Amino acid sequence: MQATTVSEKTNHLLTQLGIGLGILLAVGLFVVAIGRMGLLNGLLGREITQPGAIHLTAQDMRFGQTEIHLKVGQTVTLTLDNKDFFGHSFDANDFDVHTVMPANSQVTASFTATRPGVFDFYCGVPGHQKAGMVGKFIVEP
Ligand SMILES: [Cu+2]
Repeated sequence: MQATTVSEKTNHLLTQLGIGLGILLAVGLFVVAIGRMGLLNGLLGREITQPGAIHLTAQDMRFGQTEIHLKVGQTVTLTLDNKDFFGHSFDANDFDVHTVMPANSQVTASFTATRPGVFDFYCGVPGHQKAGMVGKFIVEP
């Protein structure tokens, strides 16, 4: 008597195929889940999803956000969106960022938060900081 029949061999093959597909599916779901969590961003490059993209408006002598939370090592690209009909600037001395924000336009600025702490940003146009154009980066370890 033969050890295996054709039918048994076919069943065996189908079982292996099923397990193989199952593993592929599991790996696929795992990769998707990790991608959703943003863990692949560092590996795949920031151009794809831009995890550090922040939109900051300036309007009516105010910044749209006064507290921006970052992680140490995070590279941030700020889209500075000046909705006022006069100029502003975005200044963060600790990160050496000084960017002119022309009236009714968007500009970008980029920096990396290299250490934890609380760091002020402000508008450097005379009088604007005192008028309330200030905010803080809170960089967490
Ligand atoms: Cu200003």
